Amino acid sequence: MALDEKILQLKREKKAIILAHNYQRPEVQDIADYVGDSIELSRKAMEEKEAEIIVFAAVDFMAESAAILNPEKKVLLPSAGARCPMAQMLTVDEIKRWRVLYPLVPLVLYVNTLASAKAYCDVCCTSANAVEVINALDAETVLFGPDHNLAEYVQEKTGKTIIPIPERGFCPTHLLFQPEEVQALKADYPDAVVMVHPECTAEMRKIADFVGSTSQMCQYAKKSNAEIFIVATEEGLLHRLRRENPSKRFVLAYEGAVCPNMKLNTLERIYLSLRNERHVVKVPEPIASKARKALEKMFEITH
Ligand code: CIZ
Ligand code: SF4
Repeated sequence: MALDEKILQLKREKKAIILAHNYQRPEVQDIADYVGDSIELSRKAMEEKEAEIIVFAAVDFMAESAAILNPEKKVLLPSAGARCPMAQMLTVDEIKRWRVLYPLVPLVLYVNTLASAKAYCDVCCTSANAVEVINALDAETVLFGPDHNLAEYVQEKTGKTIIPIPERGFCPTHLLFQPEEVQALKADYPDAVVMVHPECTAEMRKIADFVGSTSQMCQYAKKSNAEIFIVATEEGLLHRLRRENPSKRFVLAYEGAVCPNMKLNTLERIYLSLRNERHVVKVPEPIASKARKALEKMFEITH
C-alpha cells in the first residue's frame, strides 16, 4: 500500500485528523483534512469534536497552541525537531527585563512564540490580525515581539508606538527576499501583482501591491482580477494558491525561500507519528492556562 493510503487508513482507525500549515510540503498538504494558517488550524481542531488525535503538521509553537486550545485531544507534532527559530528568539528572561523597564505598557505577542512566553503577555495576535488587536488596546505604546518587521508594519498601520522585543527578532526565511530581485521579476511580468508577508523587510513592503498574512494572500488572490502574482512568503503557500486558483499564475519572489523546519514533516514522519502516537505536545499548567487566556483574548477582540 502506498504511504499516503496507509496514513489515510490509520487516520480512520484512530479517529485522527491531519492539519497542515500553508508552508507544508505539497504531498503533506494533499493528504491533510485542512490546510491553513496557525490559528485557522487551531480553530479547526476545536470544531472537530469527534477527533481524538490531531496530527499537526507545522512547527512547535503552532502545535503548542493547538494543544492549549484542545486540552482533551492528543496533539502530535510529526517531527520533534520542527522548531521555529523566531519563536526561540524571545525568552522569558528577556520578557521580564522589558516588563521592568515598561511596567505599565501592555505586551502583545505574535503567536510565533513558545507557550512559556505567551504566558507572560496580555494578548496574542497573528500576522492577519496584529493591526486589529493593537488598535483595540486602550494604550498608545505597546511592547511587541518577537518579529521586528511585523512590529514596524503594525506601527505604520496603527500610528501607535510599538517597542519591539527583542530589538531585532526575525524570520530567517522571510529575510531572504530582496527588492532588486522582485524588480527583476517585474520586468519579466509587468502586469504581476506583488504580495508580501509582513515578516519581510520594510524595503520589501514598500514595493508591494499587497501586504498580508498567508490567509490574507489566499483571499486576495481569489478576489483579484490579476492573472500573475509575485509572492514573497515561504514557498509552500504557492501549492495552495495554485490549487485554489488553477487559471492564475504564481511566481515565488525568491526560489530559496524555504523554511527548513516546516519541511521536516515528511509523509514518512507523519505515518510514524500517527502509528506510534508520538511526539505528543503537552503544555504544563499553569503555563497552559495563562497562554490560553492570551489566545482567548485575541479571539474576543477579533471574533
Ligand atoms: O500564523 C501563521 O500561520 C504564520 C506564521 C504565517 C501566516 O502568515 O499565516
Ligand atoms: Fe518560523 Fe519563519 Fe519558519 Fe514561520 S517561516 S516557522 S516564522 S522560521
